[in-house]
Amino acid sequence: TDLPIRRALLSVSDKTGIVDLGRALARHGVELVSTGGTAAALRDAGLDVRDISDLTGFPEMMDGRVKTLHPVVHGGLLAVRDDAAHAAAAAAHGIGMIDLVVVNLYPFEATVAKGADRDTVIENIDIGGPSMVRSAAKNHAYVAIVTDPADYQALVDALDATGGSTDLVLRKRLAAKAFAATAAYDAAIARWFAHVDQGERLPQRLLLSAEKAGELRYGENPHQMAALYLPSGGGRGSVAHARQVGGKALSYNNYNDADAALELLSEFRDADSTAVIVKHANPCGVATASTLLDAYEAARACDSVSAFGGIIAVNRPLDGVTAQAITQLFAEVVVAPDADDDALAAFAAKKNLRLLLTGEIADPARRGVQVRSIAGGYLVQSRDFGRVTEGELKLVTKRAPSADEMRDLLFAWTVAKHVKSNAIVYAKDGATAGIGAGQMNRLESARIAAWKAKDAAEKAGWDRPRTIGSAVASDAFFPFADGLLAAVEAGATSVIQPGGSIRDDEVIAAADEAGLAMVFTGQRHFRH
Ligand code: 93A
Repeated sequence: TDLPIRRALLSVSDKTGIVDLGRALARHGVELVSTGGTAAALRDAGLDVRDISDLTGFPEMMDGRVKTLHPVVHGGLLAVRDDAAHAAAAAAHGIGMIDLVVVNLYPFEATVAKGADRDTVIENIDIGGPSMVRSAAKNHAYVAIVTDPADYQALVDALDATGGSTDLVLRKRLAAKAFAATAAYDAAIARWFAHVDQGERLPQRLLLSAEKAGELRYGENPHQMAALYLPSGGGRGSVAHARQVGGKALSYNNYNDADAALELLSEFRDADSTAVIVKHANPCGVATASTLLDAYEAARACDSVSAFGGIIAVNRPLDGVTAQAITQLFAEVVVAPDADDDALAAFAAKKNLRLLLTGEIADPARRGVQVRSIAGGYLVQSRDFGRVTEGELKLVTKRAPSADEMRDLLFAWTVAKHVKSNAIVYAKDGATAGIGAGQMNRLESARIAAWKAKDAAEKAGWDRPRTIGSAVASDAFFPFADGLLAAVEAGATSVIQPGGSIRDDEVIAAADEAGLAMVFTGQRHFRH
């Protein structure tokens, strides 16, 4: 299956490494044929190159749209070498065989990412390149196809080892990669059309393509395989694209939890200093204060037991004192937009602590889709970018919230959006006082949150739990008055919830009875 390479067609947009490869091919006596820009690059380096127009007998024309789309090229790629009829056709039409194709495509996604105008984006849809890639890959029994500069060295090694040949194992591997590359390329084009021309609707066909960015040690559990995949282009300000400083590689659960922490934190990216602590994708403490250290201490005090081994995210560049305080606790990962030298020094001493620097935190209101799999299918939805402002709230009780209560209501509501349903969040003075997450009924979430607040008060030596005089948020309406009454029992004085239950009247009456101030958001934030 070893086949000598006599003629190679090189046509690359990304010219990285192409001169070195050209030299290696020339060393093995390979004839080089190239399109305009690639030929120029090779010639500049002193290599002997034949222009594709010389081969086809046509100029590269129509702004380069038609360069390699010619039977002389595709016949030379697709001919079955040991088929007599193919050989006869090739001979009759003066088609010489091409044994190697080195192609990478017009940078479609990079052009989109740059925000180029529509005409420029369209011009960057490569047609001739993918055609050659597909012809060569289909005929990998005879032709080698290289689509990634990272594979140049493997090719050169193969040539050097055999005196100028490739073997079928290598050609098969390269062909598989080539079809994956053209599939991803077309998927990106289709996604762009769906996005640009169909606006906000979800696409008719789900086209996902992402590269494996790295294997993870295991999945949620040690017997599960896992890897991180990244789509090309975009994703700045996210955990997936963050720069890691120190410590061992992130685990699957680390990524998931750090993402949950940053998504919640992003809601506070323009607020005062804010700290979020997450365990098992639920926040166990969130606080906003005038300094990062105060915010962190207040977030931790909400549930210091759960905070152990948690993920911490902060919305300001991490400073030395806050970093010092964080190192006192066992934390798995810390996420921050940036960190100063003192903070880096404090963390350097902690071997197992991972710091993720995200740069500017992504906009919480950005559009996007979320995909999750169920057995036999996928569920797709737009991101939950819903937010309410004070002006959009509907007062439903006799008493209106005070300014302090209003601030805590909005804070609690924002946190509740990021707590798994059923979610109940008590907040006081810009910090969570108790969080009830993931229960199968709302009453239990309200009770658990209150019970945790009591526990926190005992641990911290406060004379009473911070749920006394707190604001309480519920991610969905109270179907009965009982959940609300549990919050009253815990000491809440104001309530924020979507409203919309058929028993709203009952719930509002109970709130009035207890002297609460309650507002409806008209928007629900289930999260599962
Ligand atoms: O415009 S094309 O779709 N038409 C073609 O016939 C064609 N042949 C190669 N684009 C075509 N290419 C692409 O040109 C290659 O895929 C490669 O990305 C690029 C290399 O052009 P140059 O060598 O002039 O820099």
